[in-house]
Amino acid sequence: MSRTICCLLLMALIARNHAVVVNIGSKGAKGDGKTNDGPAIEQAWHEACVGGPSPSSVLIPPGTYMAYPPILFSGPCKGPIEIKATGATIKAPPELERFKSDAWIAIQYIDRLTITGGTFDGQGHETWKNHKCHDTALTCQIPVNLRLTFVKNSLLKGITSIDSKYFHMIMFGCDNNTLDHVSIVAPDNSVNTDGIHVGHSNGLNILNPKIKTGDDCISFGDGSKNVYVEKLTCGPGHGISIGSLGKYQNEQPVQGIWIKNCTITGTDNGVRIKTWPGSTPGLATDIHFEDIIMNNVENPILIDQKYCPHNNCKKGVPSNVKISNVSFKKIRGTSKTKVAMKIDCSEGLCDNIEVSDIHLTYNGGASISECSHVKPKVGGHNIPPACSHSSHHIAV
Ligand SMILES: *[C@@H]1O[C@H](CO)[C@@H](O)[C@H](O)[C@H]1NC(C)=O
Ligand SMILES: *[C@@H]1O[C@H](CO)[C@@H](O)[C@H](O)[C@H]1NC(C)=O
Ligand SMILES: CC(=O)N[C@H]1CO[C@H](CO)[C@@H](O)[C@@H]1O
Repeated sequence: MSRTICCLLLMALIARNHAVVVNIGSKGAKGDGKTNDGPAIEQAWHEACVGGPSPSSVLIPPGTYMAYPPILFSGPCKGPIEIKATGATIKAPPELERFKSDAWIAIQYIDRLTITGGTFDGQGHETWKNHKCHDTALTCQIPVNLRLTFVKNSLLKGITSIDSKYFHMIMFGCDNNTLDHVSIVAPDNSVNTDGIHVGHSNGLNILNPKIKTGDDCISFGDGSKNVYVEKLTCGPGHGISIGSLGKYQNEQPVQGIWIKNCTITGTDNGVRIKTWPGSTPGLATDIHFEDIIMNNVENPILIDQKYCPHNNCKKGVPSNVKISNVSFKKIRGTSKTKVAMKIDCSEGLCDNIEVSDIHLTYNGGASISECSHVKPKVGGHNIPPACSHSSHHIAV
């Protein structure tokens, strides 16, 4: 008798410390590409999440799964957790009417999450045709493919996001995470399909991403801190963008952004910092772009303190966002616009801007660089020469 109890106890202990692996097939997922497998995926998540202190995992075997929104991966979980989705394609329904929230897959309040592989297909074609969600829209109910909020110490590797209805990925309120070998694919005429948008997050490595999309490859909203982007290939798309900043009250600084060893091809912009005229006060500082190849890029290097899409701003009023400690180094290749570098600051707001070893040629003649209200520190040899022209279209 005591022996039986001992055995049962031992078994219970083993079960508690044994890694839980939950295959979504065991929860009824069909993987026929039509049946809504969302509930099976969520059930598997829930079981793995409460599994115990040992690392648990959700297994999504190779196949094609339809998953209606919202798919919620919510913590806190009992221990580290992994979603293994290598070879699996998960599809969102194309119809926007099925979405009641602004995310298709919402990942939140998790510590030590790993996601390995998986293709997340937003099927956004119809949405891009019928809906627009401009910067002028106050709220936008079009769902992002993957929204990570309050996720920390986590790793997403080898995941693919395609044809999102809106932004592909948003990281908000996150801390100490890595995205490795993330691929993002949408046509260049898709609408508002930013690749990765970061906001209010600290400590993020984005390594080896490949992004082809219709909007910014990577964009940084206020409160982005300590972000390293390495070996990005970007294009088509709108390049890498800090901002726009200064649109809302109480924006947090953008501080500590390193963009290194990237290749940008055929995009509307290369690397830029954009702030609104007549804006609320703000700060963008310690931002470094280095070792970047530009292939036929419009506006390869741009600081724009008069950012005003759709004419929705107080034109002719200075921006209020300070830009300091910014460097552009070793940026080479071809510019699609004659102006290869433009640093257009509001008076007294740009401080310690550094430019060195720029080599950007223009195929219709010599490239030029335009500056306003800025005296950059210049190093190395630069084509075009730094600030060869001054730009004062609007006196601000
Ligand atoms: C950041 O996350 C990694 C991976 O989970 C972990 O090894 C590391 O200890 C974390 N760093 C901090 C400062 O928490
Ligand atoms: C810019 O860099 C200088 C010198 O490293 C430093 O003293 C200053 O605090 C930095 N400015 C901001 C706003 O971080
Ligand atoms: C664009 C760029 O600088 N690419 C380089 C990134 O780093 C690898 C390896 O270190 C080089 O081979 C690339 O040329």
